[in-house]
Amino acid sequence: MTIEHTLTSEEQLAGLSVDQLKQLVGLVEYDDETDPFPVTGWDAVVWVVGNAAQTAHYYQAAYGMELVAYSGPETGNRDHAAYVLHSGAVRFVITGAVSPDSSLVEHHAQHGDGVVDIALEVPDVDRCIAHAREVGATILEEPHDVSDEHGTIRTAAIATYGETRHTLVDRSRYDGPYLPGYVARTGSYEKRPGAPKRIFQALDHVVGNVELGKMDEWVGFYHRVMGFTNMAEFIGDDIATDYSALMSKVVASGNHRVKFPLNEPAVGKRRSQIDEYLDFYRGPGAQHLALATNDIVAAVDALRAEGVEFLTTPDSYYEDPELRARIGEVRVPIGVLQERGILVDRDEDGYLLQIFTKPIGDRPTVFFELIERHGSLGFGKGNFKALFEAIEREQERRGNV
Ligand code: TYF
Ligand code: FE
Repeated sequence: MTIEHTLTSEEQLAGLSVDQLKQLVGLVEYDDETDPFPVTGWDAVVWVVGNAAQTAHYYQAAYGMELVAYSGPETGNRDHAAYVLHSGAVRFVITGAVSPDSSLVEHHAQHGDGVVDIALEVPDVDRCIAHAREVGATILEEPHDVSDEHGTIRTAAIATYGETRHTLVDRSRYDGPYLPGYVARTGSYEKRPGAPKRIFQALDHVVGNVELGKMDEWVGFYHRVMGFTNMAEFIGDDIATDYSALMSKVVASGNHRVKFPLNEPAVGKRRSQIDEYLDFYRGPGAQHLALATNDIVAAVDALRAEGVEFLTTPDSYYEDPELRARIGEVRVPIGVLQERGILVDRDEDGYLLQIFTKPIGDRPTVFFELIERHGSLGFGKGNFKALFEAIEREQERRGNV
């Protein structure tokens, strides 16, 4: 049986339609009866940072996100502060230690600012956990209910690469602002006149960096535990040794709502950007989050105006006749993309526009991608060379080569 796509509660709140999501992130039909671990979509990306109050401000001011909920000492949480922000269907939870005894202190000392939890909304937490247990996954939290005056959440958590986890959340009996323990809270930040209503609308993919030789193990984990399947795009040996210094495969949930590229370092001509990440994050972790936008040009302009820095693309990229012939016509003149350093890739299904920020914190670890899809279900394979050269230029500037 092929199911209709179900929207997550956050997608419903954002007023997104299935058709809009298909366009933004590329969904496919699939047979859910054979799915041992049905996933509705993304629930939240939970960050640990050194200063949640200021980071929450940054995501409002620079990324145009909206504050919707809060937990902290004022709400009875003496351990840490947590700010829930959203943009379209994307939910970030920014957490930082309040108590010097919080476990977040040690986490932050080890990893710096980063993603601790890629939470997924599922229709049946118990079914997922029963399957995960059967195939040997590490269950970090057994299925249990948490309730408040807004209803009941059923939740559990499993371990993935490094100290990263996947919390599973069933929200079907809950209508509060986020989770029990959180109160609704809005920000005092006012958007500048002319700023887009939302810079991005959905989460497209989250990339994980794992250790040398471990990529296939983690691909196997997502197959076995979560019933994910491989997508066509991969970076193999051939590309790796020439310039990328990484290998990569992509796994996706049945409906392609959730996509996880997984990278491992490759032994190439130089020190891999993945090794740089693994050293500075002290182990495996989330490398980049791709934010889907329906107007990447406006998004880049808005982010630039707030001081967000992007990787640069040399003019030769846009002047390459082979590339120009391959990408054909896109929705804006090439000069508009060139001015901003936006990359283009085309495949048999359509094209995509993408751009990458520099690492967002002090450590050269996590960064963002903005992606505008027009039919293409890929990840920008045609841009890998230009992209990895840009990343390596930055790596050199940091002295980590
Ligand atoms: O997600 C992807 O596969 C693309 C390409 O270190 C990419 O965004 C892959 C690895 C990487 C940076 C970008
Ligand atoms: Fe990506």
